[in-house]
Amino acid sequence: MHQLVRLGNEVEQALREGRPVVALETTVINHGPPYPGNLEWALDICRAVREGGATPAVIGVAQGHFLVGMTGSELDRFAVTKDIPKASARDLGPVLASGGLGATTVASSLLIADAAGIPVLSTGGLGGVHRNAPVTFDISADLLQLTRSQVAVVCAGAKSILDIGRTLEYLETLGVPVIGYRCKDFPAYYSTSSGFPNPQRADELTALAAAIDLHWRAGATGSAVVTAPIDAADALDGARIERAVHRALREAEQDGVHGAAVTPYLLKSVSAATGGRSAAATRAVLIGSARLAGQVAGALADRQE
Ligand code: PSU
Ligand code: MN
Repeated sequence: MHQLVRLGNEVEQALREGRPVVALETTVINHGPPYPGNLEWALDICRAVREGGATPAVIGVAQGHFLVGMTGSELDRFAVTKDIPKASARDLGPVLASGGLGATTVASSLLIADAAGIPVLSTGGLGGVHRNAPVTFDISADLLQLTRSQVAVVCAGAKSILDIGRTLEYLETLGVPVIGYRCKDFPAYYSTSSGFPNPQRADELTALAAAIDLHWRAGATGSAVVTAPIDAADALDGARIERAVHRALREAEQDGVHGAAVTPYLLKSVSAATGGRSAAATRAVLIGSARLAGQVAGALADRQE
């Protein structure tokens, strides 16, 4: 085992017995849900992974180690501590060295899940190509990390603040398969469709697991992305989101926000503009992805037997 990884007992046992495990980024506790109440959310998301048939492994950085499968008190610590530094892939060394807490992104969670031998990660939405990337070069490290870690990432597409068309082009360039599970369109987090189709589609778990497993058996060392949209009943109005994103982008420019601060700034601003409904939608997205990720982990484990 990777020397920096500290496995929770339940996760350790599940991995040892070849049972399915799903990795979750710290966002499920610290950056997605409204405070207070975020601990309840995190527990609900873990429960959804269990309903899907797998063991949840919440990932974070603490005291110079990677926590993989937090205990109740560790989850609580991440829930109550304000402003835990966002730790993407490039930040891991410095955050480990600091000895403090780090909130993992998709990119860093992929790296850590892979190091721990967990082949499935669940998240709400991938980071991707930002809308002003042609000028700013702002492209999330989540995308590049998908080529460096071998994990199946289950999500509701990419965050709606992004340029989804260019994000899909970039994923194609990187050789990352994007497979819609029972859906034609690539979702946009709060909305069921981004207006772009998924490049691939699978309608059964066994077919989905076969596509991922054979991607790896074929020699690919990177990740595969599985998309499934938010339930239509929980989805937000696309036009309203679009207006909120445009306003958030203008404000971010006026405020001179750049670098790692851009994504949290935009998400916060869009969520403020859409009121409580976006919190409910975020919860629905995280729970839906977690449940499906549990099923995907089970289907992948079945192929190893
Ligand atoms: N959700 C939030 N705030 C965040 C993120 C998600 O409410 O900051 C994180 C996710 O973990 C995602 C990351 O992996 O943002 C992408 O950020 P960037 O565009 O800086 O790579
Ligand atoms: Mn960025």
